[in-house]
Amino acid sequence: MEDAVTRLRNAVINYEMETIADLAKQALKEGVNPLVAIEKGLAEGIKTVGERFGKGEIFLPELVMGAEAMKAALAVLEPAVPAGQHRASAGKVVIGTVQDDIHEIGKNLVSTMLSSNGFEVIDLGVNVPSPEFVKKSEEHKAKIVAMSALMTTTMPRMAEVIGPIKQKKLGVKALVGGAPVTDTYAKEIGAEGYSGDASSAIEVAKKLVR
Ligand code: B12
Repeated sequence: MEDAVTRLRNAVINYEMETIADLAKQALKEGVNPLVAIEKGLAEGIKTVGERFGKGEIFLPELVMGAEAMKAALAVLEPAVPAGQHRASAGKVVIGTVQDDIHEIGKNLVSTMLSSNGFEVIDLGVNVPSPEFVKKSEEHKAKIVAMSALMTTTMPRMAEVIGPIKQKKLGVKALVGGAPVTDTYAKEIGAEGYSGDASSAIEVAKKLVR
């Protein structure tokens, strides 16, 4: 029999929007760690969907259905993610998906993980104009500005935020991520932090505020 994590992965791959929430509830009942269910189940499933879309094997409607299935399961699993060991407030983080980019699933995951690990998160949503990141970081006296970019075409937007932040000497550190972003790219644009997934993003964020 398939285990709960595999069932979740396959449910995203097969766009089971109607039944996936029940599978997620079942997984929790079976005692599966919600973070494992998200990262090894849902995220692996949507990765496969993305690869098929990239190869032209499936089209936008399927991509949307895969994402909807993932979101339905996340609605069940995210609230169950255990809060980490944390101080009262680890610091303020302004987070969002960069301008011209509407991908929100990864950003939301990082946002949830940061909140559940004691950070005070100001989530600006998706398609956030670059000056807005700067303005909000300054306004909230954030320690970190966290940016997500899912497309090679929108990655350069992150540099548009980092430039003015350094120029204004706001002392806000930039944490960047998203599928096409690499450690090398992060260094190139002067970001202080990079992480390829939501759980290690927390470790990096903690180091940045230390
Ligand atoms: C789901 C999805 C969509 C959904 C998004 C739904 C939603 N509400 O978010 C929909 C269907 C709307 C969509 C639309 C489009 N998409 Co799309 N999409 C994807 C897909 C399959 C998965 C993305 C995802 O959610 N992954 C799951 C999450 C959990 O992973 P993640 O985002 O990578 O996040 C993790 C890490 O990267 C990291 N992370 C993420 N953000 C951050 C931030 C920080 C600070 C840190 C530290 C870490 C971090 O932690 C996360 C958790 O581990 C990807 C394929 C892929 N390989 O990424 C394509 C993909 C990104 N999309 C693509 C494209 C082309 C599009 C469209 C242009 C399609 C179209 N023709 O309209 C539009 C874009 C519209 C726009 N202006 O933004 C391309 C981009 C190609 C490129 N140029 O680089 C991809 C790569 C697919 C492909 N192979 O071609 N998409």
